[in-house]
Amino acid sequence: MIMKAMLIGGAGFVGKHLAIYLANTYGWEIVITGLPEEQEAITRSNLGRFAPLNILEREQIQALLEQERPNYIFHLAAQSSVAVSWKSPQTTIDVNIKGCANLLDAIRSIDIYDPKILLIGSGEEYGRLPEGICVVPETTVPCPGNPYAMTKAAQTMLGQLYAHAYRMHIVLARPFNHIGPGQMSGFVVSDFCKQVAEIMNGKEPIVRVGNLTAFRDFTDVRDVVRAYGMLIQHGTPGEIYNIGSGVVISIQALLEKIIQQSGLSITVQHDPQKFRPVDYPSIAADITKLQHTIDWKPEISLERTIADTLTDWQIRLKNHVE
Ligand code: A2R
Ligand code: GDD
Repeated sequence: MIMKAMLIGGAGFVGKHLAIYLANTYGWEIVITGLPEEQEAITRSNLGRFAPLNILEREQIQALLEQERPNYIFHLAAQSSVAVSWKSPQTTIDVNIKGCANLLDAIRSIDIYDPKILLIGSGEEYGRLPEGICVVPETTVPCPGNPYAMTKAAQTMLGQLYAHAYRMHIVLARPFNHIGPGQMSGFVVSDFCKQVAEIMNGKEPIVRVGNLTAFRDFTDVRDVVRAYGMLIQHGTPGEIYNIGSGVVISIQALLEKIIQQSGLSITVQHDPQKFRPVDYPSIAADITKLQHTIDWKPEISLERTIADTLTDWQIRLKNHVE
């Protein structure tokens, strides 16, 4: 029997990579759900069958699940940007908390149905760390430092609650920064690569940046989706798993690597609009628990990720697909 995976919010950055990985590795049938306006792009891409779904509409979710009854459900739908969450906390709360509550409750209410579910949280949930700590295991108490992180921490608590109270097979992924081709601008590597690709096209050689002093743990999205595919099958319900590389790099060093790959001489300008009210100095994932559970380690180097992201932006700018 061919297994069916439903990627809720699968028309976004991660969903497209996950669809390719699951279909190629496991041969699963892929159903990608998204907002109606995402239908055309997904249908054209041939990544899977598209089903329109707004996760704020609980009845829509239940009807679709009753019809499709997927074996695996990856919950990717979100307002995924920390920066946007400062500007639109209400939307972030609606989509990330109420949307997840709608999904879990819809699954629970369907008779004789026990799918495996992966909820995607965030390394941002940890937020302010205890003095002297910057590599965090899952036992670290979350102290979210922005609206997005707060919603992801709430989603994790909801997932654990449903896993324990209703014995649902809900596994909780906690990915740190993931990057690569196809990411929207608005995230640091994609933002910088887009600007550098524009400069390569002849634009004024200035890159506008926010806080370069933070240190973050970056992993290629193609490595992250491998972990998702394995975790949904082998993770323990109710348990949280960090996903990351375990090492940090400063945003300054990241920018230098991107500029170096372009081979151009570029001026860096600070843009006050790009700074956040709170931005913690340094955080990396302790992935011991993940590696005890699945056979996984990041395989794609930061240099390759940057090169692929730069190339991707050159293609997107040429084709006017931003
Ligand atoms: O906002 P849009 O039009 O880009 O659509 C996003 C979609 N989405 C929704 N889907 C259904 N009902 C909603 N009410 C709703 N609101 C937003 O979720 C987008 O297509 C998808 C999320 O994809 P991205 O923003 O590209 O996030 P990414 O990087 O794929 O992250 C996947 C997961 C998220 O939970 C992140 O918070 C986490 O990984 O890092
Ligand atoms: N976006 C952006 N743009 N960030 C910048 C810029 C800029 O021009 N300049 C500096 N930064 C800094 C931010 O202040 C932050 O310290 C760091 O770069 C990373 O910012 P983002 O790429 O926006 O990611 P994030 O860390 O806020 O959140 C990402 O990682 C989380 C997991 O750790 C997102 O992918 C989240 O969805 C994800 O959950």
